[in-house]
Formats: sequence, structure tokens, C-alpha cells
Amino acid sequence: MSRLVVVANRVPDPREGGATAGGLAVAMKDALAKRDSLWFGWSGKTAEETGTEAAQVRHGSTTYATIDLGHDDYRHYYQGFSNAALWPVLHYRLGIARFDRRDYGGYTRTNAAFAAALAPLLRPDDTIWIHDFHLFLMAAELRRLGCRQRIGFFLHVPFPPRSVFNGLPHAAQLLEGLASMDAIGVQTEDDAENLRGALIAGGMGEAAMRVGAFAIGIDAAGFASLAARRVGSKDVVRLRDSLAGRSLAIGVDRLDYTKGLPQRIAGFGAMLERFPRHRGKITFLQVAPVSRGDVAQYRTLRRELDEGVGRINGQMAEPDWAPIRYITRAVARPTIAGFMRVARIGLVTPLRDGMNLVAKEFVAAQDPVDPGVLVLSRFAGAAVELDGALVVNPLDPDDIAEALDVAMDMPADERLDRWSRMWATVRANTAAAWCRRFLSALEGHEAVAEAGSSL
Ligand code: ADQ
Repeated sequence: MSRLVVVANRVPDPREGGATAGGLAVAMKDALAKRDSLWFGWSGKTAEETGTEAAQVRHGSTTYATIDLGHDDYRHYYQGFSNAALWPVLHYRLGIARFDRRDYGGYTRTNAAFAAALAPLLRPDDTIWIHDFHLFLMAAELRRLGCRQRIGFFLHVPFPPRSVFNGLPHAAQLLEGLASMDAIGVQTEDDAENLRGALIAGGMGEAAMRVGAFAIGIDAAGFASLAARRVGSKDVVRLRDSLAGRSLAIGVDRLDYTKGLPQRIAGFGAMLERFPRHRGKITFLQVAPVSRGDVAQYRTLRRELDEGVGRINGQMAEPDWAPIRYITRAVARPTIAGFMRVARIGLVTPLRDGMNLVAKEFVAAQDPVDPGVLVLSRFAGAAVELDGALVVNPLDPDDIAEALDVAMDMPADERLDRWSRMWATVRANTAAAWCRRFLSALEGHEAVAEAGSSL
């Protein structure tokens, strides 16, 4: 089997096990363990200049190769074009995107620097798999350097309709970059349609045929057993005791404006207003560690949430009950799994999300004898598969309020029926299966459009 080369903006710490590593590392774990592999990307550190030669560490069958980012590239490639322009536009938020020619300059420069540092490490029969929106231009740069290997690309975030995408300055160059890939994966059939439309309109109809939908999954059995094990841990017991018999609703997100947090908080408040019989019967725990705190929109969001939570707690709390508990510190993954298991309701209400793995993790974490209810945004990729959820419009706090009311009263047999359907899907479409499907399309065993999941 040929070597697998994974390229992503961030490279996981080889010393971290699956339990603490990020989502992508968990998803790639099986594929990396089964064959000789190289993971290439940014070290997470900044330096005077972007590195030209990768530092390498071998761990098991994987070599981790990283370069530092120069201060300018960090600012323009990472904070600028990736996080302040591409991220909002790909999540349909053209209006809050910030454009600066220097940011795009940093983006092209860094994609080229990644390609130049990776090229000397490549072997002729490597299979290269590039991840996400930071690296739209990397395959084209590798081709320019003479690389002839198969190159696949997976976009973890949504791809908007072309009328939105084309609002992005340099949209055409980004699409041309994508057209250098041999297989292009996105999360849902809607994303695939949007991307194909943009490529066809840009005169790249042939590349459109290499686009397919591959819904990412989780290590379902692993997360389920983690949740079951952690339910007896000190932190989880403390949480459960503190609830004093009340139901728990839980939200777990990065603190990001795509996750619909202010609307979710408002929806919870609206539920207590409109259905007062639930007052004092439910506690909402939102865990949202600060991310990208150096980007302006994220600071504004944080203030908005502080205020929203404070207002509702101020209005509704009793001396022995506060409706919302809000944590902006990181909570360890195993603890999160245990918290999810004791929750009666999972609130996953992004305004847009490529997939949203928290929704799948919530399903996996449930007690099969007495499962909770998932309230899920129709704009998360996960909503295509998780048809047992209460699906809401995350922009409408009243819709969230009504779903919470239904969830609070849902009889055990309906909860079980809905959860069983979702669990069957989550268990069938694991991270490992996603990896296999994409690689099989990339390595030419199946046409990309057919290899994608039948979403
Ligand atoms: P993210 O936007 O980071 O990922 P998501 O899929 O929900 O979103 O989460 C990824 C992982 O981070 C999950 O395993 C989750 O448990 C963990 N996580 C999130 N918030 C956490 C918290 N507060 N504490 C601890 N862990 C937390 C991007 C796309 C998604 C897509 C994934 C994978 O934006 O749409 O599902 O990539 O493709």
C-alpha cells in the first residue's frame, strides 16, 4: 500500500492519545495506523519567518513534519484570509467577512511555502490528502513544483451557493486551486451541488465531476464507552449531585459566531418565559472555550454572550437555582462525554456547520436504556443524517423554545425510538468508514460522485 500523506493547517501532537487530540486526528487515527504515513502542517508556533524545512518526529507508523509560521504569515494567512475572510464566507456570512489584499498575499505565500517544504519529503507513489479551507491553493503549488502524486482534498466546512462564494475577492483563483485536486470531498450533497455549480460557472466543469459528498463520522463505539465509563467519575458525579434532580440541557461548542450561541441562550430564555412550568426543573450547561480570541468578531461575541447569560440568570434565577451555567474554560473530552450522558437534552444549534460532530457525540454518549433528546439545527450537515432529532431553525429563538418544551415532556418510548434511529446511523457511518470511503475514491477504486455517501 502506498504511503498516506495528510496535510492540514494543524498537526496533532504525536504524544497526545486519541482521547485529547482534535477531531481530525481522531478521524484519521485508523487510516494512519494501518499504513506508513506522514502528517504535514503548521507546528502551532510562530517565528521570524515561515519555515522552509520541516522538523520531523516519528511516532508509530506516522512521521509528523511541521514548520513554524512567520509573524506576517500568521497574521495575514491564518488570522486574516483564513479566519476573517474564508471562514465567514464559507459559513454564508459575506457581510461580516473582512478583506485585505495583504491577507490574500499571505495566503498564497503560505500555501506556496507549505508546498515547497512538503515537496522534498514526497515519494513518487504517495497518496496526498489535504484538509480544509486554509489550503485551497496547495495542490496547484505542488503541481507547479512538479509533483505528480494523487492529491485529494476534503472541505470540513460548508460550501455556500456560488452567489455567496463569488463575493469573496479572489474566488476564481481559489476555485482554480481546487481544480488541481484529483478528488474533492465535502460534507453533504448540498455542499457538493454548490461547489459543482461554482466550478461549472467558472468554466471548470471537468473538476466538478470530481466533487463528492462524504459525511464525516466519529469513533462511535469509542465515544459511547468513554461516556459510559466517565459517568461514575468525580466531575460527573459532582455535576449530577448539583442538579438536585433537575433535568440537564447541554451545549458544547467552540466559542464561534457560527455556532448560534446568542440565539440558543435567547431560545432557552424564551422557553422559560413561555412555558413557566419548566422553571426550576431544568438547568442549561453551556461549555464554550474561547477560540480565535484575537479576531475582533470573536471578542464581540464573547461580550454578547456574557450579557445574554447574565440577563436571563438575573431575571429568572431563584436563590437555589440558576437557569444557565456557562463555562468558557476548556473541559476535557472524557468529562464532556460523561456530562453528555447525564443530559436529558443536547442543544446543537449552529447557524451553519459543515457537519457538527458534537451532535453525533451526544447521540453516542446516551444511555441506551434512557436516552436524551437532541435538538438540532437544520443548518448543520448532521441534520441530513440525524432524522431522529428535533430539528429547529436556529435563527428563531421561539422555535428553539418550543423544541425544548417538547423535549422536556417527551415520553420514554418516543425518546428511545428517536435515539435508536440516530444511533444506528452514527454507528454505521464512523470516522474510519469516512476515511476509507474518501481514500477509495481518491485512489481510483470508485468514481468520486458515486463513492460519496448517499446523502
Ligand atoms: P468544528 O467547527 O470545530 O469542526 P465540531 O464538529 O462540532 O466543530 O467539533 C469538532 C470536535 O471538537 C468535536 O469532537 C467536539 O467534541 C470538540 N469540541 C467542540 N467544542 C468543544 C468544547 N467546548 N470542549 C471540548 N471539546 C469540544 C469543523 C467543522 C465541523 C465539522 C468538523 C469535522 O466546522 O462542521 O463537523 O470540522 O469535519
